Amino acid sequence: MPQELDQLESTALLELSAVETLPHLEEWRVRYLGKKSALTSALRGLASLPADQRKAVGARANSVKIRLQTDYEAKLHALSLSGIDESIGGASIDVTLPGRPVPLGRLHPITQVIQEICSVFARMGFQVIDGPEVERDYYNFEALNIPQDHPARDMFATLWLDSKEDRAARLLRTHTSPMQIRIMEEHKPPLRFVVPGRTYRYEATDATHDWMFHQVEGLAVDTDITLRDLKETLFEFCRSVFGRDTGVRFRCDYFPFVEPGGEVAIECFQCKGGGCRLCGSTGWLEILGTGMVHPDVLARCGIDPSVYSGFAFGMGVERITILRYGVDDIRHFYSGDFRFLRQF
Ligand code: FA5
Repeated sequence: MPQELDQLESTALLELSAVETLPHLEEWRVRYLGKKSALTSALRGLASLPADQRKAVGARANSVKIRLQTDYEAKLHALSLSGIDESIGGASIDVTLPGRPVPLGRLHPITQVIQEICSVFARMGFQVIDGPEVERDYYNFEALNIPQDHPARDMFATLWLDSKEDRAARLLRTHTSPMQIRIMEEHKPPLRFVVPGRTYRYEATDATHDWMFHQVEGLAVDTDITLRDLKETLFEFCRSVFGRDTGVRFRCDYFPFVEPGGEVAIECFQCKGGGCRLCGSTGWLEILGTGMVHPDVLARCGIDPSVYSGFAFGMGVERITILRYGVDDIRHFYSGDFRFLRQF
């Protein structure tokens, strides 16, 4: 019996060394370690052996089983690994190859500047909200002291969605100022809000004008708000965004919904006041319109103008971005040219 077990072991190991695939290995396992294998029968037949042989044969049969089992597992591991190698094409991996860069997205320069503007005003206590791009005639014009026959409507070349004769006509907002009305209708003073958003005008485009651009509206209403608060707030804003050394010009301007009204311009970065195509040879680029909220506008929104006063402003984000980064044409922003956009 021990000789038979020796013979079985050497045959099994010889055959195992010739096995090259997992299906063949499985056949080998069934043949030598399976329930019907000679080794399993030998182990089962131990009980019928004479007592003096049982111990020695049992020990030998067990050692054969352990050896076959161990070699089988080693082979299984080796064949499984080589299977993985084959499935990845048998090619060796060059661990020195640099990884492929993963392209990262970034925020559009206009979005970055809107965030910067809002954070400057947030530091001064303003809340940030947004409002609808499709507006009613009432909010865009009427409530802002611009009735149907008012010549100031010509300042805002409007994209109408309904007939403009209709008093409830919808339009694409020409400025963010309608949000002044919506805020004052919904909230009671004291108020401090900024409203970033898209605006639309049916205008020919040039280096500083586009038909779609962004504005940030600002509104502060409280008791005792004066023109001095307005100027200090806007000068502080200009210092934060453009630095202390950039020239800022404050002049009177007319908007029907403020009294008095003004505009702020920044020294042209390109010609430093000498005059160029970008600033229309004036040396300045206008960035915002502003003024003290008109008493009639306050009253229309249910705010008593004998108690409260306020200031408002509306700034052009593309103009500010042009000045901030020295961009020579507003139309670059929406050209979709990655060579331009990747610089920000
Ligand atoms: C207005 O839109 C007023 N609503 C601003 C205002 C608000 C005045 C509150 C008083 C109180 P204006 O049309 O000037 O004003 O536009 C404001 C700013 O938007 C301009 O200073 C400019 O920076 C920007 N802007 C105007 N038109 C264009 C355009 N076509 N393309 C790019 N930016 C523009």
